[in-house]
Amino acid sequence: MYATRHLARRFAFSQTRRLSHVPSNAPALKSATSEDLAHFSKILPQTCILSTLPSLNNTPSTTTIEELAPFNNDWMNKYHGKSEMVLRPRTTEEVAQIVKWCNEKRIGVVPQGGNTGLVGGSVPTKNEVVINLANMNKVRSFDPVSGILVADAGCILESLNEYLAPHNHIVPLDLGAKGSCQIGGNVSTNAGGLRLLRYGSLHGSVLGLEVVLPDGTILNQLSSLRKDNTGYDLKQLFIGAEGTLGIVTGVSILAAPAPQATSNVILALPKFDNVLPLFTKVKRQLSEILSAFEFFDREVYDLAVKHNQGRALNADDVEGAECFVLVETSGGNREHDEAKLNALLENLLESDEPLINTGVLSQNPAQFASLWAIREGLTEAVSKEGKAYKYDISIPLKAFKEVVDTTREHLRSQGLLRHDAVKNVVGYGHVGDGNLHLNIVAAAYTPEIEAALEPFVYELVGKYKGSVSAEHGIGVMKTHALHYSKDEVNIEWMRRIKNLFDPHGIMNPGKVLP
Ligand code: FAD
Ligand code: 2HG
Ligand code: ZN
Repeated sequence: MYATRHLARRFAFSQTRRLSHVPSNAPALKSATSEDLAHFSKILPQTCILSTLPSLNNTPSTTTIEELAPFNNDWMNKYHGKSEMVLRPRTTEEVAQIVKWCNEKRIGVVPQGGNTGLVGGSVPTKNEVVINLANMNKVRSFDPVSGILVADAGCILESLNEYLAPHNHIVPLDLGAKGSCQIGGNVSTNAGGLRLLRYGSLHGSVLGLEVVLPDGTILNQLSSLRKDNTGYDLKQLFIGAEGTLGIVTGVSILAAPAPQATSNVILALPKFDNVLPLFTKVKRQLSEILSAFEFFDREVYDLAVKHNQGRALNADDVEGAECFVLVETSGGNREHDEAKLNALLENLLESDEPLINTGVLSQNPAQFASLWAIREGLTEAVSKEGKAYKYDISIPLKAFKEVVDTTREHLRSQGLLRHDAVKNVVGYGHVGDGNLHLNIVAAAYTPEIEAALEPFVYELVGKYKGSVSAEHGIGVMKTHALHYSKDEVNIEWMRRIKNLFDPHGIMNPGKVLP
């Protein structure tokens, strides 16, 4: 029992070298017309087409602008497109035919998955055609011996996990948006999520992809091989390409064996400075059973409580806490894993200068889920509080707090830290991956706040030689900030690759590249 020292054994509810610039010979893109609509009606049934355009014989459409709104506006309601047409193909061949036509007609297309992206990549910037993958939602095959899963790109992450559960496997990726995001979207953003520490990045676990290229060619790389060293690994280019090089229609991924025993604990820390020594200690003591080490500061925890994300911890357990860490273990033997976790907690509490004030350990699956709900609910809590400016950055762990505090002070010095402008400056993220989510919660998105934040935040990241996008991508939000993390040579070669695959620039225009 840890009750002796605050830790509740119970669950407490309570560059340099310049390359000549490759000129893009892409002419201006065109908008889809009624003629295009008539063509798409030959490829897809009407149930798979949403368009406000009139038909060729001028019959007005019955589709309203409101019906297109969920496809034109992003999850944060920050980025707004004006597409007049959403196509929802059911097969790879249908995607290929649509894309081929768009390429010939020079019509811009936006590949769209669950539209949970946080950088404006999944919605049009103008009136491009949205190609939404939701109707491609079938598992193609699963081999329980190798663990290799092959699925349509539109399969929802959570549904894939439900499919795998009876086979004792899981997708090696988990994130708060799992109920809506699609595996094709995950691959296209190279999503990181809550257990990257354990399962590594999708660059490792994705074994193959099927991609419709901008000219309509189907690139079949849907390999089910663990090892394949036959030249250039083209699939890697599409992982994290954010739909700028082609449309991912199928994914082959190495599922992980479902852990036989899992546990989690939220630790309350008196000061941020303890996070790093705690991480070192936790890694050493839990070693192979450590599966997540997630950080959130007090201010964002309070927002989670305010907006009912998960059940609040007891007042005693949060008193004096400057920040929190959620530690998860996943292993194969409950007795062994619990013994390890208990030894760690005892050690943490018995030291002369404890790194933690207290901790709340889950005792059953419902409590386990409830502790995770606090962490997973932070994004939702922030969006319920106001309009979030999200900076998803890689910086040295020791700088997490400094970056949050410096940004807050900067906004204060600009007179913007007030109820009707910036309400909160909070930090949370994946300590194990060096990834901080700096969120500035405002009453509204305004040019004044944006001007105060940018390039200020990016310069701060540059100072630490960090990355302006650890996991959410560049989208439309950060094209102008790419150079803080990539030098000119890198950007130029990215541009060359883009031009090679997509010489007419139809694929997700305005995204990723400046
Ligand atoms: P979308 O948002 O639809 O698209 C994202 C990008 O991928 C766009 O550029 C789009 O054009 C492209 N794209 C989508 N599908 C395809 C396709 N089939 N082929 C080609 N391009 C495609 N992200 C993380 O990395 N880690 C997290 O922990 C995390 N947590 C989140 C929690 C919440 C509550 C929310 C709202 C978002 C979170 N995200 C997180 C961001 C987002 O969920 C991920 O980026 C996710 O991978 C996007 O998947 P999606 O299917 O919604 O893609
Ligand atoms: C997370 O880690 C997601 O919860 C979302 O990546 C981060 O809300 C954010 O800024
Ligand atoms: Zn994250």
